[in-house]
Amino acid sequence: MNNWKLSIVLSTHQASFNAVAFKGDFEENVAKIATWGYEGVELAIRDPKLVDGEQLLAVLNRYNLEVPAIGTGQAWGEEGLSFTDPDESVRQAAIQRVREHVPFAARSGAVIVIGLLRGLVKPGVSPQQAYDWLVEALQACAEAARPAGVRLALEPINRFETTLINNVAQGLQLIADVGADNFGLLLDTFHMNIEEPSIEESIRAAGERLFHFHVADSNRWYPGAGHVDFASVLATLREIGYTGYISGEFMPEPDADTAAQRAIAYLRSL
Ligand code: LER
Ligand code: MN
Repeated sequence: MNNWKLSIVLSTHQASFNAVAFKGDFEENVAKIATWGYEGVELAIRDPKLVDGEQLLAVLNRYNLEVPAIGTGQAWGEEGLSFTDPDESVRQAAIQRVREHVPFAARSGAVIVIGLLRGLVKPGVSPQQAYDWLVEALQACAEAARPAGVRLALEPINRFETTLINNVAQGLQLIADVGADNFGLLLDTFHMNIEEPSIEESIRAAGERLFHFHVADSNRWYPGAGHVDFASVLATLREIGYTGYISGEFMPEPDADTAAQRAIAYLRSL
């Protein structure tokens, strides 16, 4: 299957999240990624105030790369912001952070990813309270993004990383509760392999609410290094009419360059 648009996650600065393969010099990494045949880079941006969006786009334009998605989770990992913190000022800061991502997302055509920024059920908070805060925050973010034509995608994340929204069924219930047409899902084969009864059935259930797609193999190495059936996954994405990016988010094993080259070679070979 040769006409999928492929991207890879790239952090705009040093990050501690270990499945971001590339974290060093931005332009050097962009140049390599383009040479290997990727059409896009998914940017992990902790705080849009700290990056020069125009400069990033100028570099990406030089290498003809698009930005299908912007990851926001570093604001949780490095700053502790979340939609479900018991401290209201932290919740508001998380919503504000997403609002600040909107202009660059609109400018680049990227989906804003809501991953770990949703937080988890903190001690002393009931699961229902956390869920209600999550719904409210997502409604506020979706409303802020809509006038700019920007979409948000929440990623179901496996149970070892969060206690809120681990699978597609929960994600679809959340979509119903948020009630915004610019809010959908990002699905990640690493998490799906842990949580979904059937990866294919869950992709079908997401249907047109699938806004973005991450690939890593069962061991979170590059596709082809584990036992996820990517031929079947890609066939199912085609079946539901998904036309977005397939974005690599895997560990830099045996090293970042090798992983990125093996991923694209494998996915293009299917
Ligand atoms: C981010 O896209 C992701 O998949 C999570 O595992 C982040 O921890
Ligand atoms: Mn992911």
